[in-house]
Amino acid sequence: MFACVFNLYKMSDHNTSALLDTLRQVLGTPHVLTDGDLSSYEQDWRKRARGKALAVVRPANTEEVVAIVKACANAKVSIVPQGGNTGLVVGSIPNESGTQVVLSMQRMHRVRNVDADNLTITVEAGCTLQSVQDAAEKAGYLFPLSLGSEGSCTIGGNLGTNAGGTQVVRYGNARELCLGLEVVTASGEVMHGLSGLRKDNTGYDLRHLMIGSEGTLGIITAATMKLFPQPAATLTAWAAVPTVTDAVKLLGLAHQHLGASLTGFEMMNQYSLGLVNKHFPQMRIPLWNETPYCVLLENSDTESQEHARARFEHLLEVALENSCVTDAVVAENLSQARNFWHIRESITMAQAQEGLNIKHDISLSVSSIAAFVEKTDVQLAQEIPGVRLVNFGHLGDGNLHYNVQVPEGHDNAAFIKDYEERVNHLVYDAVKSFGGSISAEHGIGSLKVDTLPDYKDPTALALMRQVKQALDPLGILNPGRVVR
Ligand code: FAD
Ligand code: 2HG
Ligand code: ZN
Repeated sequence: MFACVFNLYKMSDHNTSALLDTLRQVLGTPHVLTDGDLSSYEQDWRKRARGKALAVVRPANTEEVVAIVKACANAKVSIVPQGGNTGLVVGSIPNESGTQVVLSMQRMHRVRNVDADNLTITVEAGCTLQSVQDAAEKAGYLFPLSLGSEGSCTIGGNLGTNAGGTQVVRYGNARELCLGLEVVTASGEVMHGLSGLRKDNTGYDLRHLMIGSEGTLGIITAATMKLFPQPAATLTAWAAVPTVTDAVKLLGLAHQHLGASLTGFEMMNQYSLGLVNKHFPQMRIPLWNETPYCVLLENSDTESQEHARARFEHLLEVALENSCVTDAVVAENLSQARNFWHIRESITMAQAQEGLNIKHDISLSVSSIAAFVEKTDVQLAQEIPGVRLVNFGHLGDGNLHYNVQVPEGHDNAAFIKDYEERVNHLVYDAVKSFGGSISAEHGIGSLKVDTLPDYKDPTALALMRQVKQALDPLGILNPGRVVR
């Protein structure tokens, strides 16, 4: 018995060094990291977990990704694909075993092609979102995906998580912006799909299976994404609203008056803006201490600035008359508009500065959001006296970040340990009772993998497991994430 275990150990030790040798031959020693400070690859953005990698490998092209996958499959070593490591659900770092390879896409950051006639851009998966936006702008177009993490997150990670962000109400999420993918499969084959076709009904759309699969079904190496004309005029307003019901009313009016020009509709409660005010006191936040909620709304148009402004201001007048808005400020120039967006994008950082917290990334039908908030606010306050709710998000998409911060003066880590499961069940049970989803944009990762079965349709979950088994029979791609 002991001899058997010993042999197994010796064998796996031998396999490991053989694998590392192969990886070094393929990539060159500098791109197979095993020593030194690997914390940026091993620690998640929220500091919720820290893993240990066997190695971090940094391929420069698709052929090298193929060679890595084949070598790892051969050695039965699992792979964790990683982009910018800005994910919020612990899905892009290795587990603690020290046996997983982190495949960082950082070196694959070429823009392969801009096709102006087809209105598409083809980029490698390691391009940061910001660099894709910049490349589109340089060519005279708009790439509208926009997240607070855009300076670090990558297009591969955006597609891996089907990221949303602040422009979804007009342009859709990452899935809707993607026309094609190049993917390395779990067996090391390349699925070529970068033709940029807007119509292709030749069977199952595997692109959509890959998008949002969080690195569990294939490794995205490149993508063809949609481009749009740049808007001629952009108008941004910051409005004070008394209740969530009023914010929903304002959204209805915005749809009615602005039509397809409505590009952003974000809601923030007073406590979330108070955190920004506390941790970034240099920011001047309009109206926040006069009202329970603020809304940030944006209108982008191909019409002239004057015409668009008249319509936008008329919308705000109607909202003031209806009393769903009590006060509003329209940005006078680009820098003021940027400042509004910067305040909104800073909530996540302010919450991180305040300390560990329990995040929820939920979606509901817009028509049931107000009732959900009313009910759940009361339940949480009863369950945890003094609880602080960081309630903000993409109201235009029915997506709230209904986050929970420890009561003042309590220990953050102890709160997470003692309350996280209870709080999650309370919030998710309410979400379920209103027919919503427990993840609107951040995904499942390992943080929600054991919660998902309580809230996902069992038939859908069983099919997901069958898909995983069919596409990754050895279970080498990001195991323990999305489905077990
Ligand atoms: P990672 O964190 O590296 O990976 C995320 C997942 O994708 C992992 O499961 C990983 O294995 C997989 N993956 C990464 N690259 C690939 C690839 N090439 N092929 C296959 N799988 C891959 N998210 C939103 O949706 N909306 C927001 O508004 C938003 N705002 C944010 C603001 C801040 C300040 C922060 C820190 C995060 C925010 N996020 C937001 C979350 C995060 O930025 C997104 O999920 C983003 O899409 C992750 O990209 P990444 O490159 O960092 O991916
Ligand atoms: C956002 O909308 C991101 O800013 C992050 O999705 C949300 O911090 C969060 O909970
Ligand atoms: Zn968000």
